[in-house]
This record gives sequence, structure tokens and C-alpha cells, in this order.
Amino acid sequence: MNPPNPPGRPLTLALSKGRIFDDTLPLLAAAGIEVLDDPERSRKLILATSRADLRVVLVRASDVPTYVQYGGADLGVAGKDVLLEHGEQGLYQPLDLGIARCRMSVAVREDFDYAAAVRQGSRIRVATKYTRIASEHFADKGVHVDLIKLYGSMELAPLTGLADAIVDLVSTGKTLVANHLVEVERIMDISSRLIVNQAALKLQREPIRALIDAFARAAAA
Ligand code: PRT
Ligand code: MG
Repeated sequence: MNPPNPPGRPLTLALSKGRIFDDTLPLLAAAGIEVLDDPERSRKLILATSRADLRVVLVRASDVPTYVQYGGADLGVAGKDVLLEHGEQGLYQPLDLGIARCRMSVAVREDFDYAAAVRQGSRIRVATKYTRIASEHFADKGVHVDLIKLYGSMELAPLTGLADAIVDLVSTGKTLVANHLVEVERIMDISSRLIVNQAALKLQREPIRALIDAFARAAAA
């Protein structure tokens, strides 16, 4: 049996299932906090923790900033990619947790001459989920692009002729290799941040500060 959350309002931490949840667990453990349900085995979306004043809610990775911005959660963990696409307004970002590391890159088919396409000033078609990051990147380079918004499986776009290039996250590089794509530019390094609702920080300063400090010690260790 999970201990009930106390009356009043426990602090709510928004996490996404998968690598963010998996990489945040050890940080919570280092702070002496255990999550009392396993999201891979239970269908619960609200998970109690070993601390009665803290609960975890599970949301889509790209919804974490929305929950925190509007106060559906007091805190959250989100990738820099997600934060840049969402916009960082209303969110306090006290910590880079250094987890779920990867990079945002441009990739093309092995047989596509990206350097020549860019040099000739031709318009290139770029498919991506990260339209904001991509449009800023190419604008900075002075390259004309037609952006095609996708929600997943970006790697398929150059293989089917949908696009010349993709902007996507790369970690081991195995997905690119398996699909005969090559990384031609690294746009930025990505890791996940702790984000905090600014109003919650004012109203519940002590417990939130204590949690931020605990995360900071765990991330530094
Ligand atoms: O899956 P869903 O649509 O719900 O959301 P999501 O894909 O945003 O969530 P999730 O859990 O997959 O990713 C959460 C966060 O983890 C991202 O926002 C990134 O900050 C971070 N992260 C770290 C990654 C990766 N590494 C990563 N490798 N997110 C995605 N990938 C994907 C990448 O898009 C590509 O398809 O993995 C593939 C490449 O991996 P390699 O190892 O083959 O290079
Ligand atoms: Mg994913």
C-alpha cells in the first residue's frame, strides 16, 4: 500500500516514461526518494513516492513544460530540445541534470552532397520534429530551407525522397547507420534540465528549494 498523499498539496514532479524517468530515478534515490510504482508495469499516471509530500506524474516528454508552465506540476524534467521548441517563458531552470544526453544534428543520405547543396545556395528540404531549432540553425547559416514538420521516424524522410536532410537527436548514432544516413552537422549538445513553475517557487519556496538542492547534490555526485 502506498502512503496517501497528505491533505493540502503535495509537490508534483512531471516526468516522461522511458529514458527521462529511468535517468531521474537514481537522482531521486540519491536524495533518499523512492518512486513506489514501476511505470512499465502499472498503468497509473500518478505515482506516489516514499515521501508523502512528493508525487510523480507521467506525461509525454513534450508535454512536461506545458504541465509545469501552467501549474499542473510544480517541477519537471525535460530535454533542452523540448524546452527550446516549447519556449522557456514562465519556467525557472535552476539545474542542468546532465542526464539523457544526446546531440541535435543534421543528417543526410550517404550519397547526398550536403556541402555542395549548401555552397550552391540551393533550397534544401529538411524534415524534422524540431522546427524551431532547425529554422534558427539554417537562418544563422544563411541557408534557405523548406521545413517539413514530422512527429517521428524522421530517418525515413531522406530515404523516401520526402526531404534532403533531417534535423534529429543522435545518441549512439546506430539509428543513422542502420538507415544509411550520415551526420553532417552537430547543432548543439542536449541534456535534460530541472524546470520549476515560477509561481510555485514563490508560494512553496522552502520545500522546492530543498528539492532543487537535493537534485543538485545528486547530479554533481
Ligand atoms: O517518444 P515520445 O514521442 O513520447 O517523446 P520523445 O521521443 O520526445 O521522448 P523520449 O523519451 O524518447 O525522449 C525524451 C528525451 O530524451 C528527449 O527529449 C531528449 O532530450 C532525450 N534523448 C536522449 C533522446 C535520445 N537521447 C535519443 N537518442 N531522445 C530521442 N532519441 C532518439 C532519436 O530521436 C533517434 O530516433 O533515438 C534515436 C537515435 O538514437 P541512436 O542511439 O541510434 O543515435
Ligand atoms: Mg521517443
